[in-house]
Amino acid sequence: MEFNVNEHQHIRYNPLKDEWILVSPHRMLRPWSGQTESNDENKLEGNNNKNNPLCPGATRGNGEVNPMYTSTYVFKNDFPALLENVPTPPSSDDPLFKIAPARGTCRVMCFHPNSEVTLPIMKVTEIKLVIDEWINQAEELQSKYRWVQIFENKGASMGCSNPHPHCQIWASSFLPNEPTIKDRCQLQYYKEHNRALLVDYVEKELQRKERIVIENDDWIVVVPYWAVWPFETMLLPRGHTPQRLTELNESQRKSLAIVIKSITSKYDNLFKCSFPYSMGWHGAPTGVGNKPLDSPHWLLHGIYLPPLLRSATIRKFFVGYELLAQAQRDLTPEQAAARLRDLSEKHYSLK
Ligand code: H2U
Repeated sequence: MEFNVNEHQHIRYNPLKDEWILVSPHRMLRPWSGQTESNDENKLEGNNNKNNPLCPGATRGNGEVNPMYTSTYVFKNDFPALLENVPTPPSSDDPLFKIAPARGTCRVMCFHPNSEVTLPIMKVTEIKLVIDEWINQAEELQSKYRWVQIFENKGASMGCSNPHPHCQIWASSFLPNEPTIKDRCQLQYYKEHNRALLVDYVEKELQRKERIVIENDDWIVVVPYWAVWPFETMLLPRGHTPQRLTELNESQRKSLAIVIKSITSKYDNLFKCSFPYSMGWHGAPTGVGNKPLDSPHWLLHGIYLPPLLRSATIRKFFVGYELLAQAQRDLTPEQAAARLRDLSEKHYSLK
């Protein structure tokens, strides 16, 4: 029997994180009698009222009243995981009981005053304002902190606690695990090839075309070769190659707004629901100070990690084998890319 990538199990390597993924496409045929997500969770429903603490004019957890904002709005998280001023823990030289200081700040950024207007429903000009604010926030925080994580949890199934369209920004004095691993892997590749791993990856994906979902002069959106989540995608800049969000040129910023509208519309169109996901940005750590470190081994990238697998109600779980052995997926990244590519870029709810 000859090997068929869409039929036969295999393991794939993720060079960004030095890890392997088990791909078992034959498993797509298995019946499902486990948990389904409530479809209500993924409906296009906002929560426009004064009791929603993210809405304009609403009172937040700390008693502050939001202004009647008309565009994006950023505020300090009232329940932050990271605080700026905390006592320093005692040092320990025991390799089994290491401890280190952790300082930081957490912010919430509302995308739009209207709770019902998610990113795919927003106008491109409104999405551009979100991108500009991401860049402002990164600019300000990266001069003070080692890592600025911008991320969006969308949908209750991804732990989002509020239906109002928003993201979070956590800045920390330490470099978290994910960027630490990516930094190490990209640096190693750069030392061996004298080229950035992801710059080479973009070039190769453009030649192969098997996993590209969206392509324009400034960006490609691909289901990465090593994707773990069923419809995971990566947004990668092309042409000009920024190491971080703050280095995007104006053309890339503008076309990013179009790309975000397109990919989030495709996601919603896939199962005709408000598609849940976690998304975020990874770029070179800045170091602390006015001038960010030059890190030619890095290429900025956006990541969408959506849990849905078969329908608006059946999701992938990251459990047993994944938690104890390694990540596993059923649908191949090429099959996922073809499904997304074939979908309209126009949101199903917009006439
Ligand atoms: P999530 O939906 O991703 O959980 O983000 C909402 C954030 O908003 C969450 O981190 C914050 C929560 O702490 N929040 C406030 O800061 N003030 C409030 O009054 C409500 C929610």
